[in-house]
Amino acid sequence: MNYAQFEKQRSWEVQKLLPTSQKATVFSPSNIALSKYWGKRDIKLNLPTNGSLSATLADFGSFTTVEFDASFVQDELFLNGTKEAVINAKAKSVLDLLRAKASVRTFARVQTANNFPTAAGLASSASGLSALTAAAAFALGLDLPLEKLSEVARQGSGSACRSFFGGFAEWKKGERADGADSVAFAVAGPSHWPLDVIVAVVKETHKAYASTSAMEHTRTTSPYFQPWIETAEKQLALIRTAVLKKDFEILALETETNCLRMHASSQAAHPPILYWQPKTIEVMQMVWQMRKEGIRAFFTIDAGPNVVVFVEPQDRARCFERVRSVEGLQFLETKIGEGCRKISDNTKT
Ligand code: 2P0
Repeated sequence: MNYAQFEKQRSWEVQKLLPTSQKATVFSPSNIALSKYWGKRDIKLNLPTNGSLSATLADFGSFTTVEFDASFVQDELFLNGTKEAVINAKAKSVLDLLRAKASVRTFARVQTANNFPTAAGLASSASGLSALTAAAAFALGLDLPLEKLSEVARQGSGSACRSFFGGFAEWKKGERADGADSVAFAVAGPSHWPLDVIVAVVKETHKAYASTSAMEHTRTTSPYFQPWIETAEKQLALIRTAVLKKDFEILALETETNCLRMHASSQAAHPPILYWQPKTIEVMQMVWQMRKEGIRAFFTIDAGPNVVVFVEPQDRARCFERVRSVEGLQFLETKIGEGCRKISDNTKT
């Protein structure tokens, strides 16, 4: 969806601007972790037990407009045109942090729309909270570097801190108790390794466990959580090096192993959490079969049943044909793209 289509879609944006309003609009993409974030060492600040590294998706994300106006009597959030009864705590925490930085108390109206179907299971909190952070900061006239924006967005939703950077982004675990060093940075830009991405959307037979509570449940009840974090940092280093060297074999092996270890830690929680469906496993096995046949593809799976397949461009057509042969799935295609960007500047009226 381009911006003109987006403008048309948001017919819900009917409010007139008031004289004191300040607003800005941004687009921020979703991202998919190759080395996963799964566990918090500080719940309030969203500080992770291990670092993570993701690929930024080209086409899928959130368009978000934030408007501050002295006449507003509370914060409001419209998601895809529907007003939340009470603005969610993640969005509220980001607005509060930025208001504190700008020394203002003005309430905000947030209007956000995702250009991917919710059922796609892509990380809407990553795109949504990064878009909200950037739009609110621009609207308030705060001139913050991307690293600072990532620090604020992280406190809304951990994975959001990686969406400011295109290509491949890493979120450092950090050591400080205040989280100032737990920020994201660019590992390599989108043109470094232009992998294609296919999302195989698997129907859910039950509502997925929300990742915020699922990772905490895993941390507190799974005997496999400690082994997970002990190996996660080592894998992060291997995955970072594989990305930088464009070493396909190592990236494929370590990304898949990292994903399966994350899921194993949750499957061993008490009671267990199982995100997969039979079709999830079917796609995983098909990717392994393809790789044996020389198709350069690998997969990862987030907190849901969908399988995200990364493939070298020269093998995209063959890979897509094979994955499509799995019946009963829907598919989304994209590639690795740019990070969060401004759509309209801060306007004051
Ligand atoms: C990731 N996920 O690295 C991992 C892999 C899901 C599986 O980050 O509690 O929505 O808001 O910090 O960022 C999803 O967790 O969780 C996530 P909070 P978030 O992408």
